[in-house]
Amino acid sequence: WSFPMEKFRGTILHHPPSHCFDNSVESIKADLTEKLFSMRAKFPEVATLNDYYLALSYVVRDRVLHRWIHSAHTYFQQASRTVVYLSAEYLMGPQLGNNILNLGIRKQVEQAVAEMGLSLEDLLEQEEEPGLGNGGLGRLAACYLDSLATLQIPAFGYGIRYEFGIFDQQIKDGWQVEVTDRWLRLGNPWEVPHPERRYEVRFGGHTEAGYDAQGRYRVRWVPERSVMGTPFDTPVLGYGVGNAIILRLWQAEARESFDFQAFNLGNYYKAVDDKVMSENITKVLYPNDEPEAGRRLRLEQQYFFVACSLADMLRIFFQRDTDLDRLPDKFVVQLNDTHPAVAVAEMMRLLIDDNGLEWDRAWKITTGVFAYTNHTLLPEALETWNVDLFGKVLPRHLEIIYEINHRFLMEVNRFFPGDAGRLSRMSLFSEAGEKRVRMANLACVGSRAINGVAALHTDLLKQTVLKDFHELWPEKFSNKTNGVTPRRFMALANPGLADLITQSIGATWLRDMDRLKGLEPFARDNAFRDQWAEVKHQCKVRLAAMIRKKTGMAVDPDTLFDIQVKRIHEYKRQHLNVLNIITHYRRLKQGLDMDAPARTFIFGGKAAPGYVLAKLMIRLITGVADVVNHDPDINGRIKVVFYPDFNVKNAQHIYPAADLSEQISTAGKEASGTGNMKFALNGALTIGTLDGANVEICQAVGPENFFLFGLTADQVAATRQAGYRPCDVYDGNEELRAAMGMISGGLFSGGDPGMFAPLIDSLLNEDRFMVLADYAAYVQCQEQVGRAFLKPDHWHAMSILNVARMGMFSSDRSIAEYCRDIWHVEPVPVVVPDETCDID
Ligand code: B1H
Repeated sequence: WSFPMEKFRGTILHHPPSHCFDNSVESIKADLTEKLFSMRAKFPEVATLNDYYLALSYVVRDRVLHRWIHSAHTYFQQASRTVVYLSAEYLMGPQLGNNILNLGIRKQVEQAVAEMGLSLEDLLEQEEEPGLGNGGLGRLAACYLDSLATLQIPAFGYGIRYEFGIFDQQIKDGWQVEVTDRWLRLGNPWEVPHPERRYEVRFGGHTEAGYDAQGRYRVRWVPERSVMGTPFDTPVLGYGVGNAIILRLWQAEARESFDFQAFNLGNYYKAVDDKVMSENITKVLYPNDEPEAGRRLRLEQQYFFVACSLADMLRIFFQRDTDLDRLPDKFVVQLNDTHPAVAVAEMMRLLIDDNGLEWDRAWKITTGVFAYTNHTLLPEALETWNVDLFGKVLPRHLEIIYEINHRFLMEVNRFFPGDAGRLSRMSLFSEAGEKRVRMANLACVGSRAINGVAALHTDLLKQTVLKDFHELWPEKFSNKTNGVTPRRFMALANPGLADLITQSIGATWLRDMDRLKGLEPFARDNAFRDQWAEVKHQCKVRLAAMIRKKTGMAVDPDTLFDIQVKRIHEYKRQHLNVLNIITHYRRLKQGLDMDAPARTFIFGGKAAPGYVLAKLMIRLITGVADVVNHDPDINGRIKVVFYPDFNVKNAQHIYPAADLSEQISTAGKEASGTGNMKFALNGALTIGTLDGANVEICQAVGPENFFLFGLTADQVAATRQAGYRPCDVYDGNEELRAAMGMISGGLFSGGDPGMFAPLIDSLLNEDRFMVLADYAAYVQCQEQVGRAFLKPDHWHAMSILNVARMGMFSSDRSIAEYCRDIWHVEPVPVVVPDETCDID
């Protein structure tokens, strides 16, 4: 066989190759054996489970790429308006199961691998997830790609291909230990590298000003060094449609593999050094909540991926257009927080320096393209850069930002003449102490739309952090409450529940979550409630088995599974949860609360490596677990588990098994939360404060189906204003004193009274997050939960109503709102020929 080249020479292929994929069981089996041979060089007798995982992934990948090629071709031909999503993080989770689901070939694949003596579940377990994000923000970006594809929106996700993602967490002697995550070790079958499409990114140096031949003022950036960015593409399938979109992640590489000049001078090691330095840029993901660390590389990462992404966007634009004034008609660029905010300055540089546009014209284009999503109100999380550092890494961009600021402050002064305080608050530079660039202000000034991620968060943004910007440009602001994809977090994570729902209301709900409303009448149906309870029970059995495997601990699936999984942070208040556990423990020891249901308290989440108090909180949880789990008086009425290495893959087993979801952040601190949605969509009831999206969840499911407690955001602010003294609360509450006394007395630290002193001191002296203020209300609310759990019929009815009323928290709803209000994009259906596809 030889490739019939003459057939193609001189002809243009007007359509991508259309390959008829036969998705029959026989054909999948044949393809799998073929991939084992062609991609792994193995025959079945010697193939490992991982070889089979990879081979199956390649079988699936062919079918995925087929959809992507047709999608790309359609978007190209129609010159469709396109969304560009810029995010420093994407927490994609394992890909194989999701792609099988979205291709609609689950049953065939299951049967094919079974006939080959394998189990699909085992193969899925093989996949190492790319942990290219910290938590909610990165997972939100992944859910949004899923919904963009499903809603048939032409889109690119751009980001960074970190060689090391978020660290793997191990627990040793009760402490968190960080282990490097080597997600690429066994190969990544999902990405396609495109080394032919790389861009040069420049850094450092200085600028030179002068006049060009036409007498126009021009600035030339003379950089000191540069690196290359190579894209790696991962296709993301829509569900129930032919559309696919691309996640394009940039990897830094040295410009040349040898710097010949240095080589000739005998300075070979300098050349190798430079290569290593360049490649460091995409080496590692920075954990958030870190106190200031090696920040320069982080700024370089941000600029690196922004520069590559905008260059790529312009390349695509110029394929079909020449007039840059039309750029805002063809593209909208969404900034996922301020991490890519330097894009505003880079776009100005591209337009002015590289394309010769005048300032005003360039500014009109720039501010027509960008939109900005804010994800946090915590002042310490608002990004700023030291001006000297910024100028060293990006001298030209600093100049541009000064110019943007100058013109912007003139405008502010026109609206609010002589208001010096306002000018200094809105300036792109903070001058108190060392001079710093304020990235949130840059993002606001450069964007035509600004949004928060939950109703309360957006309101607070307008009243606090971005108050001045809201007063200047109220029309730019809107709320876009977060959502999560029901494909991964329901259909994939909880097939039992998904099947039960489909049996009762039909299959369309997975693409149209408002249909879940149809479940409401089933809340009163005894037979259905029993089935519902049985599904939950099975999920708990499965999680119990995983806990056993990971920690060696036996937990009882008949107990109440009370779960808090999320990053460990003071504002998320895992220690409030612990204080309740200790209180409950003490009561049981005193023979009180004996009628409360047995509970298994499950925690999971990573602490930033440099966040001492967060790591101490993990140690406190494991310390309490050690004492309580082994106390014969307790006899299993309380178990405490710390589930190590919480990530997307584990999460898919954890959310479905929860009876109770802990969403107990200090009101006004959690921008939205998305775990709250994942739990409730899997039938957990929530105990929570009126914070972030909890407010909207409580309203949607009804307060009678939600365990609400604690101060509101207004009350938190007022209490603080009134001179909150945590020690007064402490003095006035005997049980609280006892619980804290048990901690500081060394009961949970092997007799060492000093270990938790920093935690106790911070609660008694400052209590920034009002743990003590909410303690009594929380404990009381937990008692209510216990009583409710003892009435299973009512509990399961509430659980069903939660799911029935959670439809609005699908990321499809969020993305539809972005499309309508901010992006102004329309769906572009993709027809994939010759595909035997049916969605089950
Ligand atoms: C959220 C972040 C974040 N807000 C800095 N901010 C980072 C900040 O690496 N860094 O420097 C990384 C992430 N992440 C979260 O976003 C909010 O806390 C959640 O409430 C919200 O649900 C999520 C998605 O909007």
